Amino acid sequence: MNSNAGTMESMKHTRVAKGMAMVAGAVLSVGVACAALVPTSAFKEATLPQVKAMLGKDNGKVSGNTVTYGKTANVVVAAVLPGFPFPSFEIHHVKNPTLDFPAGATVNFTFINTNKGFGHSFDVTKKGPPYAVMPQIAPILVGTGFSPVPAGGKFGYAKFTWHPAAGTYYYVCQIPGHAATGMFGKIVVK
Ligand SMILES: [Cu+2]
Repeated sequence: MNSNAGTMESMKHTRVAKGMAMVAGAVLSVGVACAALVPTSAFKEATLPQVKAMLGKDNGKVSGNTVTYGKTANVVVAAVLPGFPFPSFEIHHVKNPTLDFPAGATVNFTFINTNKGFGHSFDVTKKGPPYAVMPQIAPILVGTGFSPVPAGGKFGYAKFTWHPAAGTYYYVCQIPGHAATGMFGKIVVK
């Protein structure tokens, strides 16, 4: 009887998961769906030359898939640079890199949405993958919330500072379907 109940329960979950996958597919394939999400007030607008200048301010050192920072870390994150697969983050043109910070660091994040037609977010959590299609990631420790969708040659960017304790964290995009399909990376503080 218990195992029957378990089977019923898992069948129900499978149906729910299929429904969620269809919703995610619709969101991923229709850019305007993201426009319906309300951007947070943290975002300001930059032109393309301003975006390029901001991208040059990152002071990390790249080694393979890891970017390592010192005690004052200026981290400039782009959401889907031209030429990179959707959906993903880039830092120093590395896709979803692992970020290394020393304990006690002052981490100054700049997040720029360079992905025309789509909204994204850059949020930090201790919760690792896998992520659900409809993300309910909690708690979010720091982050930007939803960005506006780039339009008219203007790109949304947001800045925030973080003083992380030693540990392992993850950065994720909370737009439905994005973290579930790979828009996340790891942060190691030690
Ligand atoms: Cu995203």
